[in-house]
Amino acid sequence: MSTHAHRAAASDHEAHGHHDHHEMSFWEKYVFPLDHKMIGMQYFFTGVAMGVIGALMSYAFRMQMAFPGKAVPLFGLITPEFYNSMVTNHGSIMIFWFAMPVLIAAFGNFLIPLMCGCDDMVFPKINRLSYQIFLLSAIILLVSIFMPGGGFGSAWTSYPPLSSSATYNQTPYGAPMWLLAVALEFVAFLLGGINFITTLMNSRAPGMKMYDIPVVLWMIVIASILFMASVGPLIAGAVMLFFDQTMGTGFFDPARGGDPVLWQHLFWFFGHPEVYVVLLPAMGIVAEVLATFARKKLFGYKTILWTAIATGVLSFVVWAHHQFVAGIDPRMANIFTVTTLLISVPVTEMLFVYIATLYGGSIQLTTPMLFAIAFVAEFLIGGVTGIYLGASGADIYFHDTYFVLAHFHYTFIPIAVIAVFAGVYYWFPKMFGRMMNDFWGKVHFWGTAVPFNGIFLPLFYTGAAGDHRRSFDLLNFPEMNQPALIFARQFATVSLLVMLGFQVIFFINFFYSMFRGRKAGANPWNANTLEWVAPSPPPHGNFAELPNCYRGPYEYSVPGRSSDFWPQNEPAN
Ligand code: HEM
Ligand SMILES: [Cu+2]
Repeated sequence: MSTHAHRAAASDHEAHGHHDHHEMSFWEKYVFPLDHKMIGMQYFFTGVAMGVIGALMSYAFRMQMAFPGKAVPLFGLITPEFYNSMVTNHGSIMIFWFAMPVLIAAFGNFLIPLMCGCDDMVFPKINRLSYQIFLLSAIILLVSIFMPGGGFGSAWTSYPPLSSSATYNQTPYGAPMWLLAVALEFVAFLLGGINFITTLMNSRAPGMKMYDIPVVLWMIVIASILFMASVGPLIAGAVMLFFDQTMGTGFFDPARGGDPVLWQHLFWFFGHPEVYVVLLPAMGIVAEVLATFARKKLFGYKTILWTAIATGVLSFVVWAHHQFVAGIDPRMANIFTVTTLLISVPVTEMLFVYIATLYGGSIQLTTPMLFAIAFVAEFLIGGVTGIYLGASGADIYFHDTYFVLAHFHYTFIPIAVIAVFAGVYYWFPKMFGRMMNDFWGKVHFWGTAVPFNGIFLPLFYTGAAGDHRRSFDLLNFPEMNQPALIFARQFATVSLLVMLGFQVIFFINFFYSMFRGRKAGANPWNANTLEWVAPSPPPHGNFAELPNCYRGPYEYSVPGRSSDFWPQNEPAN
């Protein structure tokens, strides 16, 4: 990909103002695109569609939890097998087919070239292949749910021996297809990561030094490196598990001489860094939004960067906190307790630094800003409850209860829902050249950020009272069949219905604004970073003239300047 050729093509395009030999067919433009923005959109729309499917699944099994044995509108009576399959595929979809594609692949593809001021990714064809493999993996997963025996139901962690043999899990097609889909999804993200890293390292605008790179790009790239470094052992493990399922080997099945705990190590050696793979891009999105709407220099840029790297490194030595009750050596549990408590220090530090950015700013409470602030507030609850679970003594009691479930949803919903909304409302004008409606954005905000607490706060309580995860009908256990617990479960489910209902407003606002929203100029938020230099939406090749970079991304309200922002591409005068 020659930058020079594209620079010429882009300016030619501007000068003549009409399409000639560059006109692309529908197929080239939308179905097999090489343009990073279009590939980002493909990832975005596929990821969001999968997110909607995952959300519908949560509706099905939450109804079963609150009103066991009653027919669920749209789904009918929920059988135990179907319940297990819904829970498993919900978790898998939300992490692998919703959070990762949207946070890393959609935002990464769309933002990296634009924000570092170049015309495209370094390897556009690898980029296209990445999406195609991703799409294939999503299709395989969805088809697996309808195969004889039903979709895989042994939880997103896929622990053997249950997962290793159809004799145990009763899903002869669901289990291997799930595994194949996950493995392909990993391949897609390995390919994407290559592009993200090389583009950020090689294609930055002239003058953009390491510390001039916007935080969100750093975060996406650090996340890609974390992913690439942690997933290898699990891919090997997935192949072994696939052999166990389909060819009768016994790597993980004790009945065939294997070791089930080995899988747990391979899974969590990846699984824990994975939570930072999604956390870091979300933290990056929130940083951009906070700085822009506090009209203030991001506090502690280098601190954020280095704490993110420290968190990434530490995330490789905490994995066994998921295995405190798996029969690991108790001395190991102590070590992993210490490392787990250690990792909460940099994460907390980042949140405090974000709050410091707000302090003394001229805060504009736009819709993206509301979501960004809500991220900081609500993620804090998730992080704090992780500390209880990180202490092995407490976790032996809490493990596999709804307390754990509430913990990780308090981390994960702020990440995958609230921060994603902050990013969508913020970059929508760049993506489509129009503004989303701010009033309906705010209605959607309150209808999301408040009911979310209504779902998961009660589950801390039911979990602490003993409600076990992955159980089809808790009323089968007399101690769990109590009015207070039943009420809490129903309260959670009703809150979910409310939260889902408010998402309709988002989708209407989104699609209406795409075509009818107020036209956005190149830089509607008066922001500094380079994507706002390009027209909205940016044409193929992004910039009429590739920008130079003269300063860091967060020079807001600089004393002595008449305007309160200072774009990165504006020469000093
Ligand atoms: C401050 C930091 C955090 C600490 C100390 C922490 C600690 C823990 C511990 C010890 C568990 C295992 C509990 C058990 O199974 O008994 C756990 C579960 C979990 N955490 Fe966290 N966590 C933290 C942050 C996060 C973040 C940022 C995410 C997500 C994006 C996350 C996602 C999860 C998930 C998905 C599980 C459950 C996995 C499963 O069993 O299916 N955690 N956490
Ligand atoms: Cu973990």
